[in-house]
Amino acid sequence: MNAANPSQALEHAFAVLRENDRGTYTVPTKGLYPFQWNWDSCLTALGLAELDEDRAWTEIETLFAHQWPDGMIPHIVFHVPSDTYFPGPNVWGTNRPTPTSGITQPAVAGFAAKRLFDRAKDKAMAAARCRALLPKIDAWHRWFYENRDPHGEGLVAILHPWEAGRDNSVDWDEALAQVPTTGFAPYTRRDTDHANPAHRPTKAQYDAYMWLVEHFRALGWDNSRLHDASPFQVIDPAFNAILIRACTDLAALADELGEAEIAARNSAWAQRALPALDTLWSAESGRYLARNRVTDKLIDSQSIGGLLPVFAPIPAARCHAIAEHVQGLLKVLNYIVPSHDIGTAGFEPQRYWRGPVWLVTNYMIADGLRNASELAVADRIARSSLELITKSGFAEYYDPKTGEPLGGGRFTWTAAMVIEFLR
Ligand code: 9YW
Repeated sequence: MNAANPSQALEHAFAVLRENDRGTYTVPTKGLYPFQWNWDSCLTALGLAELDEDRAWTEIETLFAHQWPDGMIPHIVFHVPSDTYFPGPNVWGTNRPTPTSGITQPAVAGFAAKRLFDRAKDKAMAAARCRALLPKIDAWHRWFYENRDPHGEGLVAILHPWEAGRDNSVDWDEALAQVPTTGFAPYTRRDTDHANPAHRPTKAQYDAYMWLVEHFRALGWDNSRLHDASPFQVIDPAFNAILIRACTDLAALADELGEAEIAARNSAWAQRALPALDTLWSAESGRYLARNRVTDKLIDSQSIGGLLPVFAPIPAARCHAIAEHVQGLLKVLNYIVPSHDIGTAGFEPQRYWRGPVWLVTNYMIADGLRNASELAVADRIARSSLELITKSGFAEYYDPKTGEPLGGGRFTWTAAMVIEFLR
């Protein structure tokens, strides 16, 4: 689907959202992802609000209706059965009333709730919906710091690449190599029925993904045990920065709604985390680096995970360095921001999170740069994003050199981000 001008693009984006709407939640795209995904829904709510504010709140509320008793918001909610996706509910075996996966995803809900509230035309409704959501989001943030930062260093670890939302990023290669790839049940992937296998993670990566799922399932999905028992514990700067932004936004929202305790707690988490995040800055790379908590070593990988922290309230000098870096990428690429830097180890222009451009990460980087008054680069990212959908439609991700559409088509969060970029 091409979109030749902004009003056509907007209409196309709304059509994609309507098509993937299942009443109280959206699916990322039909076939490939037939359930509700955590961070997809929260970011999609921003686009839905342009159509219907009530429906936008419902999107987030549906996700939070499936919060675990310990506070975790799962990465997938399997509302209805479907055999087009693997691994399905039986593989996860989490024993939830409505089946869910057993891991989480980037904590964008606090950011999304604040943005919806700030823009709401119906403020009374927004305040009521937020008051009900605040304690649930707060409980999720607490869950992160209690379960994923057991030694109180201010940074949380992901225990599975799927948690980062950037499944096969080069950032995880080294740590994933420590995960066994034998001793689990034979399985058949379904993603490669819907998308070109050359654009998806490899078999070796899926083997490690499945080993981790079976390992955690054998531990009864008991989050008080999983962190220390996991051979994969990675501190992703992007994941932490999103959580810091969410804590900061939730604190402001709670303050506005008179919820002083939630405000104080979330503000304290963000204040403790910011200096810890800064220890991941690499002057040489001009970005933040992930750290392998098992080996306590920084991971030398030139990925978008090191640029995304601009989404959090990091120092202005860091924002400026990131802005310059992103600007510089235009000398070697037609479209920004690639999920991995071209010309560095691991870059593959068409393989998922190892090079392609994704509109959601573009949106978060542009938002952070805008907050830091780096307006020219923020505008340039928005332009690149709109050029991509104009050329190639609402794809899951795009080749940063050619702009070719990759992965799934008619993609919900891509559409939602287009609505955001056109505001
Ligand atoms: C999978 C739904 C999800 C996103 C992730 C993305 C991909 C699904 O699709 O993961 O099965 O690997 O990596 O960020 O939430 O759009």
